[in-house]
Amino acid sequence: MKSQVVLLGGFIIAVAGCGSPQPGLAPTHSNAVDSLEATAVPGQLLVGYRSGNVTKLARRARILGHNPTLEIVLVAPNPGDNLEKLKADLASDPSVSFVEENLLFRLPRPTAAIRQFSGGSSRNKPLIGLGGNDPLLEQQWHHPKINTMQAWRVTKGQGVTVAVVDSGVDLGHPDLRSNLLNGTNTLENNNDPRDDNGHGTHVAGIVASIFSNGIGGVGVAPEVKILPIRALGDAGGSAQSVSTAIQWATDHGTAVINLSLGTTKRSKAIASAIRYALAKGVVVVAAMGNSGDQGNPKQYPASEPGVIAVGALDPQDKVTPWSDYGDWAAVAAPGYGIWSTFPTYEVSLTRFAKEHPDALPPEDKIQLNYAALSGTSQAAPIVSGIAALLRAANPQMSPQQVRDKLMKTAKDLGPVGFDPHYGAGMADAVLALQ
Ligand SMILES: [Ca+2]
Repeated sequence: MKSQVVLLGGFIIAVAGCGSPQPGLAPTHSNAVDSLEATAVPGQLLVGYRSGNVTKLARRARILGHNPTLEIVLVAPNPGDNLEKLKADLASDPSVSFVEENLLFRLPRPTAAIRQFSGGSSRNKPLIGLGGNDPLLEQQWHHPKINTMQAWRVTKGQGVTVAVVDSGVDLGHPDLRSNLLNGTNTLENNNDPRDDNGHGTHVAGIVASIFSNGIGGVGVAPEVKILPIRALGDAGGSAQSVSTAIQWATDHGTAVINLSLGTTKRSKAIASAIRYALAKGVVVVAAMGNSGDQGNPKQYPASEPGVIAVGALDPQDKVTPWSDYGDWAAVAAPGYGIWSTFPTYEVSLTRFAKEHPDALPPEDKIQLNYAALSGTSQAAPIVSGIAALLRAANPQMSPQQVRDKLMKTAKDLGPVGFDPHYGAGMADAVLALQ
């Protein structure tokens, strides 16, 4: 997440904007680097509002979008009115539960200011014993670390859905296609979650790339179904698109929601959507953020209560220097040079990699079809995959029980016991299932 991510999205009506730079997806750690200060979509407010009163609200502001389930309305001032005045006016209305700016999220974009990773070597450990014929498997060093293969003796995730709230997914990718459900697009307000960035396709593959199909690598839970939701685009997204995506996923049968995104300012709309998901039994996993070496500003939604916040480890089981830390860290997982699916067509990140071959850190490789990326964005979906295996084996487990189980069975790393960098330690698929 240090990178930036972000979003805005659409409610039922319209919208999607993005504007300036800032918060965003938590992708590849190498991308981050602009200001970490959260910004908002200019001229918009998100209003927590009791549903019956929207008509009344429509007389005071322009309604750009309305999420009746979350009781949140996106508004702009009427022509000639002032945003600050509208905000103050709404804040004093007893039927308004909150008024906030519509936080902007941006996807990470590689920049020339990429830092070299100072950790150990990135030699991947060969994967032994999985029995698959997927050629990238032996580069996927994270599988033996989290004991994916032993966990598969119990389940590969069949019957469980994982929502990837991100930049969308390459819907035609041969290593994902048959695991994709019909998703949605809360950014542009349509039902087409095609990925124009690459981040979401990478995250989806970490969870659910197809096992033993002779191509690529394999996901942690290769028999789950992915619900692809585009809430952030190449140009960004917002608190509105992300909160709506979380609500939509919850109402479409997902068991786990992966949020490899974040911002340094809290959004009550996103917090409300997460509470809604948790209350309906949906497990919410979020990236801790990639700004641990840039002042470690508190990141949201990773630090929202009930969320399983995930930090990133290198191949030596050391937390990466850029992984964010804090008491809300639940577990850590591999997040360095992680191979996964990437769009089969050109996106901005593939273009960038072609034009600036020296700008990426050596462990990151961006090409058509597959890429190796680093970030807490990559660590989070590993844990989402384990959570999905857990839910496949124990459908009745509550989000809190899943979080507790992952923490209790994690391999302790760093200082003995819980600590803010590693959380409870490295998540372990086979121990979690015992
Ligand atoms: Ca495969």
